[in-house]
Amino acid sequence: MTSTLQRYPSLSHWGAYTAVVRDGRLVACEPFARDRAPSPMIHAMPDMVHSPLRIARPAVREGWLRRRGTDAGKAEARGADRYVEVGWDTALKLVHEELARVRDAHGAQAIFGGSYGWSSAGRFHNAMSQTRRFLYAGGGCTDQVGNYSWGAAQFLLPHVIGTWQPLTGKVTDWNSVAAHTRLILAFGGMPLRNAQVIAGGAGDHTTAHHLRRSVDQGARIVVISPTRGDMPDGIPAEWIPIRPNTDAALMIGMAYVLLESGRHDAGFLDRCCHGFERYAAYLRGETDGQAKTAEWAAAICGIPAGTVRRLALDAAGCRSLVNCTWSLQRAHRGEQPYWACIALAAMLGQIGLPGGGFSFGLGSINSAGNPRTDAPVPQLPEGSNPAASSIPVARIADMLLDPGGAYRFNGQDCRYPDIRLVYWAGGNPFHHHQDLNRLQRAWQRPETIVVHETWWTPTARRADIVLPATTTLERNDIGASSRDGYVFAMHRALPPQGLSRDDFDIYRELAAMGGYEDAYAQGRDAWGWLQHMYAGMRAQWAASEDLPDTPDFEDFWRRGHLALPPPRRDFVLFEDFRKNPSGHGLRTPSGRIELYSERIAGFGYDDCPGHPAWLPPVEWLGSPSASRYPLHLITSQPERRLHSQLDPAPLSNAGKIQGREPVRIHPADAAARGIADGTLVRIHNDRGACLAGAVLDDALMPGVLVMSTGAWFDADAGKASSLDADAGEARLERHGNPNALTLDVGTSQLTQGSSALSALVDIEPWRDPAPPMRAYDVPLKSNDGGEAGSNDVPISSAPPGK
Ligand SMILES: Nc1nc2c(c(=O)[nH]1)N[C@H]1C(S)=C(S)[C@@H](COP(=O)(O)OP(=O)(O)OC[C@H]3O[C@@H](n4cnc5c(=O)[nH]c(N)nc54)[C@H](O)[C@@H]3O)O[C@H]1N2
Ligand SMILES: Nc1nc2c(c(=O)[nH]1)N[C@H]1C(S)=C(S)[C@@H](COP(=O)(O)OP(=O)(O)OC[C@H]3O[C@@H](n4cnc5c(=O)[nH]c(N)nc54)[C@H](O)[C@@H]3O)O[C@H]1N2
Ligand SMILES: [Mo]
Repeated sequence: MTSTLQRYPSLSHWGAYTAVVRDGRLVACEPFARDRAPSPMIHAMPDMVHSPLRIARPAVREGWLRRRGTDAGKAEARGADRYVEVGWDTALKLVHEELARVRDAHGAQAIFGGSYGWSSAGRFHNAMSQTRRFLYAGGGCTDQVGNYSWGAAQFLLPHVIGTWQPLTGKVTDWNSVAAHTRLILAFGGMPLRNAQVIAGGAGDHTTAHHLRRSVDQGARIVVISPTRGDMPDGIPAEWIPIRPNTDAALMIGMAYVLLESGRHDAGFLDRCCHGFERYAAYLRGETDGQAKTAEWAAAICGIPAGTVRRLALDAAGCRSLVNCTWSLQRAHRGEQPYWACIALAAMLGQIGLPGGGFSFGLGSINSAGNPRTDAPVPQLPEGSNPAASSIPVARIADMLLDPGGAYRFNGQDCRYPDIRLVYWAGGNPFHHHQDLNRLQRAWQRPETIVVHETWWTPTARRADIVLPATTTLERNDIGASSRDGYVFAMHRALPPQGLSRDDFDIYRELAAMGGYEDAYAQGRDAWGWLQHMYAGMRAQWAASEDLPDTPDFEDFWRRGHLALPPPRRDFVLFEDFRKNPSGHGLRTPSGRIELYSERIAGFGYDDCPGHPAWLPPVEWLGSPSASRYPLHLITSQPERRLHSQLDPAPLSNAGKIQGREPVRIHPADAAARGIADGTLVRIHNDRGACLAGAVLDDALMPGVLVMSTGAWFDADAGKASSLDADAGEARLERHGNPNALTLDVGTSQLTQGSSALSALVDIEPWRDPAPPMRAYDVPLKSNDGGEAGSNDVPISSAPPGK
């Protein structure tokens, strides 16, 4: 008997690859030939695609079936319940009836449908976009705005520089940096582990190459970060440890040094900036009696005053670039380091010069600063939301806990909608949100929760109706990122596993039941959409002189990818503006870079004044609560997976200690607590507790713990009614998910971003036997000895009598 190998081009957020299939099974993933640094994550795909954790059939939560939305508090809590498998007809009927019931009784804004999350690569089968199209076509929903990645900066930067485009990776490119930059001040470092991924997928991993090239051409790198490990091995760099969340104070102190020594660029500040005098008054202490001297900064940041002065003067003495990783603003008062960074770069006067000025996200993701010819990629239109209702993405638990509650956001006074139904496809809120014990309480409030998932993730096992979704390998798609040099054909390599369906097909059938299939699908099937989206891109490329001729769709599909030509010139952020500030004015009220913003000041927020300022976060090593919880927990992106995706695969689990996520701790902090390398520990604060495996690491500032996000959340839920009463601490998270501990408050009233990186904790040895980790158990009733599909729960489609 012979079995033949088939090969199909495919794409993931962690890179392009060829899927190798034998006898209907994915047996290997070979990296795309032109990728100079492929991520090992692609090799996790075969285990994931054929994982026993795949959701095989539609499933309904037993407690929800019994009660159909009423009296949910008396049922098992979401997260503690079992599921019964049902047929697709039954499942879709239930979803359809719930959507219709909630829309009729409570209005479209009572459906929460932002569906935040990275879902998978592929422009058409993007679950979040499809969810929006579907819910918008059906009458709308409450949406989410912003993201967890750079949410604080997204709503700050338009006030300061008139755009948030630099956050999407469009910053002074690496060609310009390599040729011109002599000093890179790398706040947060350049952690290459993060450059493995790019939203939308990449044909080439370029960051390591560009970094090496920059160093070879003479750039000196200074890493300002709580961990030295934020610079890749083999790249020479000076490490300046900084107390977490104090970067704004350092930047402000450096700004004072420039001012005091007359090394600020008065000409640039005058021509291109607005409000410098007001900021200078703050620096001198005219507004608050405190001059922001190097000594002042030193006391906050834990960096010697001499170093603060040297950094400022070194940056003024050569072509310098100040880069911040996105992590700096994912913290309480995270607006301030970003604004202070722009102000520092403005005083250095190099914004708009090759290799100079400021930059965000170099090292946060593969795409940032990638030299690329501007070219549109295929797009799926999401439509517009008739319900015109939205919340800032990271305020989900506040919303669920406080319907009707007032909050402020970016100059508006808002109220939270009263959510009855949550609909999620392509995200994992029980990965991405902070203070997950609090989210677990909030999550009990809605009457119904519908989730499309591929695997039994922590969010799937907290839904009422779970619909199984295919992976990218089970459908055709087109993949591309607006920062990568390729457009990829993604070929269906496998049949749908189990009874899974494409999100698009699920929505199309539901839309048909609701009488709005035409509005949703617009008469096209998936293949028709791919051709349509490709044709749209082709027409745009044809209109541009910089872009090559494109093959027709069939030809593109056969070839497997398109490559963009290299850019004709280097991209320098704000080059045109610098040359001609009036002719190329910014979209700020003054048309200039705003170092003082009358608009922000006019909002009157005490947590975000009109100029960059040092505003201590609620939790940091200098705050009063540090006497109880003396360690700052940093939660970074994981090296061996994408967020929670791929966590069950061997690659991710090989990095764990006794099956728990590692926590890095300074040897002095470990010794003081009797913690030995490789042993289990319990990390805790008032919000919760989790297990982890200790890794002693002296390349870490004392007082700091570092943990990766993404180990599947594994905490008991119990009865819904008991959740409210319980302190989070009672619930031990057993797998090492640090969001059991993080802080769930908005960064400020201006941006309401995620404050994930501001959390104080303590840590102790775990001496008891390790409790079993259950996040990879499948929560089906059949696993208790019952029989899948034939259960004793009556499935009536009568609307609940609420
Ligand atoms: N403490 C702390 N928390 C953080 C962060 C931090 O730094 N610290 N970082 C934050 C950041 S920046 C982000 S972006 C978020 C990420 O948070 P998420 O984007 O929510 O995390 P993912 O694990 O990528 O979740 C995507 C989910 O989509 C599912 N999926 C994939 N493809 C499909 C599909 O085709 N259809 C359907 N229906 N589902 C699919 C996957 O199985 C997975 O469960 O986390 C945030 N959380
Ligand atoms: N492998 C992998 N790569 C990823 C992802 C993933 O899940 N896996 N997720 C992607 C996503 S969605 C995003 S948004 C980006 C996020 O990109 P970032 O937000 O830049 O990534 P982080 O890992 O959170 O933080 C980067 C570094 O900042 C340092 N840091 C933390 N707090 C502070 C501080 O207060 N001051 C200073 N100076 N430094 C600090 C930490 O030591 C950390 O290593 O990563 C992307 N890349
Ligand atoms: Mo992100």
